[in-house]
Formats: sequence, structure tokens, C-alpha cells
Amino acid sequence: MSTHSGRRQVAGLPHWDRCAVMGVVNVTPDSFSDGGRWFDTSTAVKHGLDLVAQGADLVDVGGESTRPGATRVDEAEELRRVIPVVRGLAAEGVTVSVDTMRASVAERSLAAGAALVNDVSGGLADPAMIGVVAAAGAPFVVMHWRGFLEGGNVRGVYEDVVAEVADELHARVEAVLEGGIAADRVIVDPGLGFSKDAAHDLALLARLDRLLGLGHPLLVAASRKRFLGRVLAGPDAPPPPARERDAATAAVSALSARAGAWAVRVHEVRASADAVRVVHAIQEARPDDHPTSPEHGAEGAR
Ligand code: PMM
Repeated sequence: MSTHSGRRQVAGLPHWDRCAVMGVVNVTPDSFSDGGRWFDTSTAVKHGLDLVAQGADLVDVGGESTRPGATRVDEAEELRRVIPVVRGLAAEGVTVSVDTMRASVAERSLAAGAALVNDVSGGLADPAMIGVVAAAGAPFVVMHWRGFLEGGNVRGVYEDVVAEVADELHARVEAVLEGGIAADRVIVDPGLGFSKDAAHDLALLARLDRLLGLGHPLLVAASRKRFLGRVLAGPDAPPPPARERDAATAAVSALSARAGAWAVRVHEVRASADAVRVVHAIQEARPDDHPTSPEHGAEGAR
């Protein structure tokens, strides 16, 4: 059945029988959607635990904002922000993902108890990244990425965004496999908003089946992104602020779960946690012996 076709299991991580919810803890002063709110260690750890209490299955900890135009933090500062939060959450039994483009941060986070590495550059920003993840035997999120946006968004030009993102992701997956990361530990992500405008993001969400066709678990990270602001405001009005995009985010979570995504990455957990659970219950209620697809004719449609 197409709605169940997504790969849902990642080696080395717990198995969830529905789309998982990854809650976001940005330990940054400047992230576009929640910057500055969880900036010290104890506040960040508490926020991560709150997200788990609200239904998050895993927590993604990041110490560097990836928003367009953000300047890079130096390595020492990123380590200072991230490692104690990873350690604190892992010590509480939380499945922790580390959101970093630096091999050193990934390596130290894995040693501190992180279970997976989420690299928005898909291993392109730091040549040591793939080797570090491979050596640790950790799962790896390969996001579609066309580079840093210094000098304007010249890379966000596509003729067929779905085909190009799928092809480029496929090439990155080949590279990480060649680098020694096991195929059953590779997760793919379309990188919504990265060198992409609202129309690109919507086109990708409309064809998640194409990305699932890559044969790897799919992570969808739409939370509070610009394209949602665009949709909510319409063409002329100013978009609502990031924190007023959570209901829209939950709608994307439901659709992603329905399409077969492995996980959704969200800032506000409760609505998405509810959404993926309702989708799962509906999918479970669909009797396999009563197909309703058109190829089964009138029998199935009754
Ligand atoms: N987006 C952001 C940060 N990390 N990780 C993955 N895998 N996919 C994304 O699309 C992604 C990410 C930027 O959003 P934030 O500033 O709210 O964290």
C-alpha cells in the first residue's frame, strides 16, 4: 500500500511503529524560529525533557543557526553549547540527535551519548564528517544542500525541483555509503527552505513519494519555515511570525506521516505528536482485505 511504503526503521535507533517526532532544541542566540530561548545548558536540557513529555520520540540538539545569512559559530563555541546539552539529555534516557556540520562536534556528541548525526550539509561542509560517523557506526541524516548562501541565493534555481533534489540526494547517499556508513543507517531529508523558495518546498512536499523512492527513511523538517508563512499570508500580506506557524506545521506533519515519512522535525511537539498518532490510528483501521484503490473496481469503492 503506498501510504505504508516508506521505510520506517533505522538501524541503531529505537523502532517506532508510526512516524516519529523529532523535537528541536536550538542552543543558539539567533535561530530563525526560536533563537535565544534555550541558550543556557540547564534551560536547554529542561526544554528537551519537556518536548519528550509532550510526545517527542527523539530530540535534535543544535548549536549553530543555519538560517540564511547567519554567520558561522566557531568550533569551540559550538562544542560549548552542544556537548553538555547532549550529555544531559542522553543521561536522562532521551534519544538524542546532534544537528551539526562539524565532524568534531559530531564525534564529541556521539561520545557524550548522541544516537544519530543530523548534518544539514549531508557531509559536504566538513570532509571529516562521513569518516567520523562511519567509524562510530551511527545513523546519519543526509539533507539536500547546495552550499552556504553567502552572496545571495544563486543556488536556488531548478528546472524540476523534485527530480533534481532526488538525484542530488541519491548522489550524496552514494557518497556516504562509499565513505563507510551502512545503508540501513542513512536517512534522507529534502532540506526544505535550503536554496529553495516556497514553490520549491511545496512541490517537494507534494511528491514525498518520489523521495521515499530513494529507499531510505525520510525526515521532513517543515517546522515554522518561511514557505508556511508565505502560504498563510497569501501573496501580499506580511507572513505571520515563526511562532504562529505551528498549526500549519502540524498539518505538514500529518501529511508527511500519511505519505510514509520516518520522522518529522518540529519545534512545537504536541500538535505534531497528536497528528502522527491520529494518522497511525487511521492507517491501522484500514482493513487490508478491503482495498479502495481504483484498480480494484467498484467492489473496493463501496
Ligand atoms: N532545518 C534547520 C535546521 N536543521 N535539519 C534537517 N535535517 N532538516 C532541516 O530542514 C533542518 C535541519 C533550520 O531550522 P531551525 O533554525 O528551526 O532549526
